[in-house]
Amino acid sequence: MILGKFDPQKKQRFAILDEKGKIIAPEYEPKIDEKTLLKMYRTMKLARIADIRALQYQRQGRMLTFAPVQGQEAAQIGTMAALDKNDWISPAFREHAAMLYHNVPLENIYLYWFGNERGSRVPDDVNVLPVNIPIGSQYGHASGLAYASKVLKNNKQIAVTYIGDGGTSHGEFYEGLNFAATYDSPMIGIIQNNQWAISTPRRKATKAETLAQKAVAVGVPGIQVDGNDVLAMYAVVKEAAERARKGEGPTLIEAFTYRLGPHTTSDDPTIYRKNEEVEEWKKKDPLIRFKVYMESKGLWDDAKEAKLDEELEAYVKTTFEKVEKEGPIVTIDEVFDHTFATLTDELKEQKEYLKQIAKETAGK
Ligand SMILES: Cc1ncc(C[n+]2csc(CCOP(=O)(O)OP(=O)(O)O)c2C)c(N)n1
Ligand SMILES: [Mg+2]
Repeated sequence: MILGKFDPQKKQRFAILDEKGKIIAPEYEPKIDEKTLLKMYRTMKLARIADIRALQYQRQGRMLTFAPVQGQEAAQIGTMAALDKNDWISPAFREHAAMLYHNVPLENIYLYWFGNERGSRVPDDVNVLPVNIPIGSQYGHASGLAYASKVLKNNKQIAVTYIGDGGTSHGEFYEGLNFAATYDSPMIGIIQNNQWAISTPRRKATKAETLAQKAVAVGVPGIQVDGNDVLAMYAVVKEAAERARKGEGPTLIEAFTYRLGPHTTSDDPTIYRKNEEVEEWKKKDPLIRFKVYMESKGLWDDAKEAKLDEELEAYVKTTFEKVEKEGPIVTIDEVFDHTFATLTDELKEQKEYLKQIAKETAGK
């Protein structure tokens, strides 16, 4: 048992690996089979490479906006590896690593950030909601999915949702979590505390000692975890998932991590944060720590790393070139098609308005 042993109100952060990747809490080391460990490492690398390349494509003027995930891969992969294929993700906007692990094709992710609505149309057997920009509302969606699972599936399908540190000050975060708590719905809330909400530092956004302690207000277990430790994230989520499937309700997990890149490609973080801070966090890079662990298990070495890098680089390049060929928005209809089964009057009006403008400006 991990939950309950680490007091969320006292900054008792749970970790299994130290900052160099060495096991410091062997009693909690999860038993993960080789195949899963390799998938976890591979997906972390794919997310990292896809991220670095997306930033470069954007700087070359070949991509629209992009919100990099660099630094937060363990918080996301550790979560998803501990869940089942049929569980749901209700993401915010920085969850590419989680989405990739949960079988969203990279092509969809790139299409979305390229401004092509088709990116949000994932394969039918992939239980991932579209990217959610309005902060906090993804918690409401997740608690709805979790409630449906309780009613229809006896809690067997979990809904996991993510939010940033800044997002936990939004009303919908509490509302979603409280709704799930009162109905004991199978939901897991992950707070990715990456220390910044664009240029607002974590300490200015809330007086709360930890973000995990926000669980106390709604009466569910909460825990702060080293979010750059993929094993710790996995172990805690496994336990939260067991509770959820037994009908014991949601868990709130604060992943203590860091956004190594800019907020989005429109942001310049050098204006508001010190380079030394970034350099300190680079030393705690989740990929390096996991690699050390994989090597200690005899599952990884530099030759395998070089081969994987080459394979993933080629895959990322081919995928991007395909997306680039398809281009941004295809039709105005597609912007609206996947919002509601029946469009609201307001959306109908907006759609007609946009079509009118398109007609008027055609050929100009
Ligand atoms: C309701 C709402 N208000 C404001 C914004 C603009 N906005 C986009 S991201 C962001 C900061 C989010 O910070 P955090 O929750 O810490 O997540 P992070 O970006 O660090 O992953 C803001 C204010 C928004 N998308 N939605
Ligand atoms: Mg943040």
